[in-house]
Amino acid sequence: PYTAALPDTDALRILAAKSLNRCGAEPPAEGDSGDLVCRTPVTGGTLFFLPCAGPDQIDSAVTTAHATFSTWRTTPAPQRGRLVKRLGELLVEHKGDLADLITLEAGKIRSEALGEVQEMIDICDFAVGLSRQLYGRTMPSERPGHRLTECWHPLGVVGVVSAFNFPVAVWAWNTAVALVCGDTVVWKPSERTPLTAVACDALLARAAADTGMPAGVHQLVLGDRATGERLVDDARVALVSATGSVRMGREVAPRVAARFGRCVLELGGNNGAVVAPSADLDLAVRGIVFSAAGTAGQRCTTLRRLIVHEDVADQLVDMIVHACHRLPVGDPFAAATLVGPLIDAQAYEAMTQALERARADGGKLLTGGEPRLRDEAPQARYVTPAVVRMPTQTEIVRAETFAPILYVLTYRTFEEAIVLHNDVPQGLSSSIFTRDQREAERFLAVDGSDCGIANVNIGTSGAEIGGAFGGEKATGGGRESGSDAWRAYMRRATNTVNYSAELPLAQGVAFL
Ligand code: UN1
Repeated sequence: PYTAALPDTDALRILAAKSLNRCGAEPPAEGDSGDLVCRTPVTGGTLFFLPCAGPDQIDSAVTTAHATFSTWRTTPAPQRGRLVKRLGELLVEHKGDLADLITLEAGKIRSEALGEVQEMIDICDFAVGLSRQLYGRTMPSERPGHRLTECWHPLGVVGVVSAFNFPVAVWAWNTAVALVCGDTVVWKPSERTPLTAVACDALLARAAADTGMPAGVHQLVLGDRATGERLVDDARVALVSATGSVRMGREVAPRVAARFGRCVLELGGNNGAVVAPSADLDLAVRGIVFSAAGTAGQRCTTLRRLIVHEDVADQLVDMIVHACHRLPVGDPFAAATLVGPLIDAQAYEAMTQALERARADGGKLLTGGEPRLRDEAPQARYVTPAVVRMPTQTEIVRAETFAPILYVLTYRTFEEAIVLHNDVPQGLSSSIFTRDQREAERFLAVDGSDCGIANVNIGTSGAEIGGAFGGEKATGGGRESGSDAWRAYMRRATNTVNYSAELPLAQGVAFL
């Protein structure tokens, strides 16, 4: 199988500096010190050291965002949209630079890195339109001479905590929408992807300067877990929108709730696809392999469980194993590569351990799991995507391992498939491959998939920005991006106006 040779770390450092420069950001110097070690998963080598924001800097970022909110909220929404429109233009202009930084820091292959920037551009378009459509409702009042309406007001400071795997798209979903909603943003990116964050922050600052909007609407705080905790605990942060593991969400949610703040949580997924006997297997294989092995299995929406009818299981599994086995693994900058590196050695460890546990549970490894490019880049972690046939849905299958492992389970009756599908703690994305309309509709119905995203004849990953993105159960319940997800970023005020000379009370209550 194909393996692309790797570039060297020095060349990548130069590329990072150039991309940052073009985005208007000052690249860190090679000799700079700092607690944040900026590594590239492409070689595993260190690019730069960056300083972590200390408590004072975090505090001052929130202070600035909070102060800017008082004027930003009264800036008319369509004018706020101008800032986001300009950001979208700059993203188009710097699409290649940002894609380079994404590949450098997250290890995404070129087309996925470009796709991630496209996702940012798309959400900017969406948010600009939204800036003229923050609709409230008018309800019929039960009282004569009264008008009952609701309107949506800006909420405050939004703390965005993002993950390495979508280092900038998820920030853009939150930030583009929050800004048109009249909120200001403090962003704590993943400590593994600070450079993409620095570039985006610089582009947004330029968009603000170009449109004459206040620079204080966006603040970047680089750091680790402690930085995130400070942000989460700051009572001036009205909404915490956090993407990460279920474990992280379990810590964030009660802390924010304790101060009556609001949360949008986008946590782990353990996404399944049901493949029925009537499925178009060629199409299914393409959807399955992209969802399972794309982004080296490091999307929240990655397909991790295949629930296939026993009549087609052997045939389908053969096709998948054949396709996975031939996937080009290697340098994500190389045009032919489809599977880049895992983010770090820890991710590789987690994958190896999961495969061991699966084997101990009676699982049979059909392909994958072998390390690649170890001699060329001992610090990087390349691996071939694994497919494991499991006798039952054991604990390891029910857990999210953030790596390319596809567990295969079989079913006999459709009811059995639905039960298996839903019998995991997480509830983000799901798919069914079938040509049977009854099955397809049932999968989407109230007693079908219990996930926030349910698809027919496409894989679990690769959602468009126009829909609301998020999931149920341990995935956290939050919704981001399109549809009416914007409502989480605003506060609703219900207004009753009496334009009569009488004072009738609601529910017919008599008083005075
Ligand atoms: C994530 O993995 O955190 O649906 C987000 C998708 C992408 C977003 C994934 N549009 O796969």
